[in-house]
Amino acid sequence: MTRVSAPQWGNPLWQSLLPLGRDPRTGGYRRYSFTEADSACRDWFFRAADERKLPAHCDRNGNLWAWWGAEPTGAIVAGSHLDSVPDGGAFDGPLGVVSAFAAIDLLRERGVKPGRPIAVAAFMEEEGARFGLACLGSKLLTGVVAPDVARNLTDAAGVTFAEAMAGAGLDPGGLGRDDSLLAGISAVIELHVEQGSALDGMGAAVGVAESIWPHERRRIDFTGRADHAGTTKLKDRRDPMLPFASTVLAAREAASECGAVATMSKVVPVPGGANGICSAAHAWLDARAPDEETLRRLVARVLESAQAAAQSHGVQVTSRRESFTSVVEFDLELRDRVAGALASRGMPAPVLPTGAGHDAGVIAAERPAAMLFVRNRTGVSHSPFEHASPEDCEAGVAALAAVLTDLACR
Ligand code: HGY
Ligand code: MN
Ligand code: MN
Repeated sequence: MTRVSAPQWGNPLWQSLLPLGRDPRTGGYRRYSFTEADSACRDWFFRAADERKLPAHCDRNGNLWAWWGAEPTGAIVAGSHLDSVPDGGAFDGPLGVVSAFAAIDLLRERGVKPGRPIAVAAFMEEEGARFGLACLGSKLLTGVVAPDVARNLTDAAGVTFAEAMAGAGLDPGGLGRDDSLLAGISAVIELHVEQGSALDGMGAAVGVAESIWPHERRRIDFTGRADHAGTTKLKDRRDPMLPFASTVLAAREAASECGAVATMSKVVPVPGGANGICSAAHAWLDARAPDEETLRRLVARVLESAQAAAQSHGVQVTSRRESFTSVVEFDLELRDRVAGALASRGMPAPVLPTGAGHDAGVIAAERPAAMLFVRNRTGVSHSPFEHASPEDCEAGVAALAAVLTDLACR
């Protein structure tokens, strides 16, 4: 799969963001909350706002906002996130933020005078890559996650969220639901690169989100006994990697039988020496299903398999839920209005579900929210091979500008 030859979108704002947090060896990104790469992205956001004379601020939960028009009353919010998964692609998140600024540029070029404020948002820790809890910024904004739960989250090095946030010059003491900010929002429209190739199959550059599958992220700890790799008889071993391995396969089998998806791609063997049996294996399950009952069944099956496998190897197993996002059915009226605004401007966009979580999905519980997907011809995401063509990126901006015009000018 080619990456380097893929033509890049020429938008200057996109080009100025591309190098930030990019690993030159892989072309993937490592934009983790409150790290150097993250503060470079935050500076980029404020510069983009400043260049457009959009007053900008960081809210109490670390989310960034730039405002076109008076402070929030009936605002239409566009945007997404700037953080990434380890070695993630360039588009997942940033395409939505750049497209929001670019759509405002387009509206201004056309002399459009919105009747209500339009805001660009960049939500903090959407991927949960550093602190393990997905969509943390929007979940704090809406009160889904309690401030103390967030403050006490830790990263792989044991740094707490509060320490990291303070280290980035922000005050973790102010975390919490932001009623006044929410009250000022009339609708949220998140543009996002498609994480799949359905649009390519339909020959469409832009799509409209119908729903988001529910999603659970769970930590599973297998505890055995460290010992010598060469002298310990097989029958005497209590090797935590064995039940871990069978749980990975069991998760895949359960997912396939449930019509769902399950992934176990993060594991930390302890101590992880090549010539020693581990004392423990810390693993993570990412499970998603078309509905919450199926998801519950899937997770239960995986945990049963983990328990049985652990028992057969004399290993202990414990687990705890780290992150849960309910099923999201986007606001029908807004969804149809978005699809109608596109169709009436000659940009018909198919409506499609997704298995990927998004901040718009979290905010949908509080305010009307919709999503636009931009075609990703590789269909790949959470990988440096994720890609949207320059033409499709432009089509996304045109679609977002049409929707903002429809929503903010009526
Ligand atoms: O993991 C997800 O579904 C999203 O990309 N954060
Ligand atoms: Mn993602
Ligand atoms: Mn994303």
